[in-house]
Amino acid sequence: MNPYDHIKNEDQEVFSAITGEETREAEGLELIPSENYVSLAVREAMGSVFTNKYSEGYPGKRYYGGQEFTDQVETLAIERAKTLFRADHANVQPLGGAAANIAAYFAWLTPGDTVLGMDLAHGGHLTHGSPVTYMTKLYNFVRYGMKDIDTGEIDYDEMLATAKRERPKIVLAGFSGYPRTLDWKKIADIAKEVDAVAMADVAHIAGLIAGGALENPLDHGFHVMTTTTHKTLRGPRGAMILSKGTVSTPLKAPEKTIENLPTLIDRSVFPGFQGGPHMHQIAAKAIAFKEASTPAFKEYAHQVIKNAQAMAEVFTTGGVRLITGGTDNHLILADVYGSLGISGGEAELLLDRAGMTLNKNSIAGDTRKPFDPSGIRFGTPAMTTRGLNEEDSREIATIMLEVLDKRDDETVKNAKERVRSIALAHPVPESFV
Ligand code: DSN
Repeated sequence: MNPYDHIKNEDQEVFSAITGEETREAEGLELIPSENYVSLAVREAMGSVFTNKYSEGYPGKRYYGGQEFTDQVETLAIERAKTLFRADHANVQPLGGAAANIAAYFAWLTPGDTVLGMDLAHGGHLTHGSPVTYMTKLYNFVRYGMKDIDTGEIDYDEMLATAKRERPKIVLAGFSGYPRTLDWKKIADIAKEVDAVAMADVAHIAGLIAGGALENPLDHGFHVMTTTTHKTLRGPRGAMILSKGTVSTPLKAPEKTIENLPTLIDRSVFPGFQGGPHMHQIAAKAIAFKEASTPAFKEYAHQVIKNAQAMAEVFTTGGVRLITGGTDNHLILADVYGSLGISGGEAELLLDRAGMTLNKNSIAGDTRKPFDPSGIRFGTPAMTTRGLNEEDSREIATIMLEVLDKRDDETVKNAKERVRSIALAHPVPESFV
């Protein structure tokens, strides 16, 4: 049976969109560093009967009846997440990364409080205090950034000085456009020095942490860690909040102490911020966490980084300036405008025509506007899931550079054919265990 038989019979228009996307994903290469392919087991859970059920509350403490199986699956997800990330508690209900961050802020902050986070232009995320988000109407966001854009070195002295001056309630570490690693211990110490909660947003690198390829902030004094579940972690679209501390079930709000963070977070997610959890998504998260605990996933996580470093090397040798000079994780940020005279937006379109999907991205100190900045951001989580190695990575980076350099129809057409044959030779595996 085709998995979409019922959609095909009921709704030709949606069927055509789904099959179009299936072909696009099969024949092209996905280089957006926040995207990945999930296993069929994860997709089946997303299409399961759990989508029918309301289950406000938490396992053993729900508002509606009929919860024996929702409790079973949410407990599995919680316990697996705790083991994977060495956390004392996991709230697996956040619907997405923004929701997870907002719920974490609500758990600890009161309006007017200050958060110290990474400068957006230096790789921070929208929910870390972009003026376009509502969070900035409630809280005061102050910044730290790189001392040297060409090495990616963070100015930890400046960070400590800002923390002492601004007295943040949360010191936030995390990024969506920073290709290096952070000194988690140093940041946790800075938070401790000013009695702030140390919060990490590891959405981009959660899979690399789970696979042991990068360090875990929770091992270095962080109290709270938010993440999406669909990027390097290779699970369903969604998020979770991990924390250190004690979980209790008080009838009224517990005292605001760092030890009580797990309970404060649970109350913040529900009933504070969200309604009924999406149990089909939670079932899929449980499966993804099981997959991420296998030896094969460890290998995957290490290969993601090797592949990114192989691509970075080709770009550097080809004369393209990389922000931070290279990569220690899964992503690369290239100054294509400064190096090749093509804007990030034009580069994105050109490479898309050649079957390689990535995104335009601002770079630190960008002189161009955000909708057509100087940089492109790309990465290796999805292509590594397809089994591509360093040699393939070098070949893909070489094709990218040819397209960006020549920019003519013939080059784009040839590139598209080469990309298609690489993609078709490496179908997405149906299972990862
Ligand atoms: N949109 C995600 C990314 O691409 O990094 C973060 O929210």
